[in-house]
Amino acid sequence: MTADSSIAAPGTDYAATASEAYRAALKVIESVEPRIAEATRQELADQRDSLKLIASENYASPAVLLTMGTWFSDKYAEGTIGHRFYAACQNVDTVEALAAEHARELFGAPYAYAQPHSGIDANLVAFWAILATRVEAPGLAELGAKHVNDLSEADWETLRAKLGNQRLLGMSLDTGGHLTHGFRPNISGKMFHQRSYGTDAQTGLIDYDAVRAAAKEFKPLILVAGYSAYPRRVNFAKMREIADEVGATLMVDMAHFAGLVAGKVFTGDEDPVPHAHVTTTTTHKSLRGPRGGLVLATEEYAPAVDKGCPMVLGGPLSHVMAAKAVALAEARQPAFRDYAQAVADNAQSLAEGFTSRGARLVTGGTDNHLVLLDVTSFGLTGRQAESALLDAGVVTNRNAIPADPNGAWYTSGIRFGTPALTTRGFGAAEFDKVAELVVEVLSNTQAEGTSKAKYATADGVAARVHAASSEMLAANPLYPGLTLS
Ligand code: DSN
Repeated sequence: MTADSSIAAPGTDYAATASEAYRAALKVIESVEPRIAEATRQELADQRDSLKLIASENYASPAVLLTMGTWFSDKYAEGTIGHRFYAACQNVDTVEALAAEHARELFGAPYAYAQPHSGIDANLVAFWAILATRVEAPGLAELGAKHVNDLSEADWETLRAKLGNQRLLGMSLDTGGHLTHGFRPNISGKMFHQRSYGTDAQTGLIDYDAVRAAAKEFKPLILVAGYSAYPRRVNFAKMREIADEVGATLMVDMAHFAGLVAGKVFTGDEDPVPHAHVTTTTTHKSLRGPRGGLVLATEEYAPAVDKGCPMVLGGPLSHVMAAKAVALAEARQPAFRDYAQAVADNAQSLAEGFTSRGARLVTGGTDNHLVLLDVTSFGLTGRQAESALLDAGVVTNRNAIPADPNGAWYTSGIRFGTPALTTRGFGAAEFDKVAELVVEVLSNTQAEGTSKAKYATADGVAARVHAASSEMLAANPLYPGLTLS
């Protein structure tokens, strides 16, 4: 099998070898629980025949997927490279060191930590590394102690109270921030006293003067930048300036756009890594790896991040760290830069496809990998639009828009992303067609009564759109040449 990072057009041998591997694996699974083998086959069939436009999803290469199915899954390895709480971790050390090395090289980071199991875990590691560095370490020094276990119960209570009384400033949820950036339903909101910065009500863009004013007033320990539904680029140099002015640590969550950073679409002030003290990401979105997380850090924060397990995390998923190493190796190949640029170009095309057909986009367009469509102009909630699109084989997710009148459950927006279909080989023309099909569904769908969930789409529209999208999908197959029977 050749390591072809352009999984949309792998060589014939690659497809044939991957087919053989999956057929063998499914046969083994089938012998124990045939329903799981069947669900696995069906998932591939469903993914092959739907327009996957969820901005946080992608298709990992067979090399990445196959790497996850090994006996590394069976090994405990709490601790860090060369310093484990279990014996016989020599091969896990190799895997984790390689994942970290690829991450450091790819992102130009002094330090990388490959253990987080997900984005929330990566953010928790980052938060606690910052708290350990900025609150616990000086607290211990003040009390003349080296280790938390050396403190009296009373002193530990004083330090614990300090750890639990810190401030965090992040982007508001309705303007594109993420739940893990200090919001109450998530543990981050229970840990920190949180405030949000939003976007300008007219332009929808981040107003850096407003962020600065909020930071000066609130004086956070941590300034969080990064988003999951903001369709624009961020100037991380400015964010760092603001953090420095108020003595905050800049943490950037680049989960959504890590692929654009890796592919050098975001450079200079738009590359978070040289500006942030700590950068977190997931590995499965635009980065196109296995499901998981990653933390990058400066030398100052590296020692605390390195204690992520067991401070915050359970035993590392060694099989997933191995797959991270493979995916990061793929992302270091020149073809990944072409892929990342295509993701951004395709988002432009999708946005223009919408605006040229009269649809309203939050911020008027995009300059990253995602587009946020305001569906109120179609007289629909996000929930109704999401369901009507799904009936037509178009997989998206509803999302709040700034000052959303329908709240976070029903919402008024649909978020679209280009990473997955770009992996399949979709280009500008296909994304313009996607916009046409989406507008066709939404303009032929009506809300039923006053319900925020019920809707009706004109007869025949869903079937027509599904047929048109199936044609495009057949011309750009997922895992071309991969056959399971
Ligand atoms: N679930 C991811 C997203 O869709 O943005 C992040 O939580």
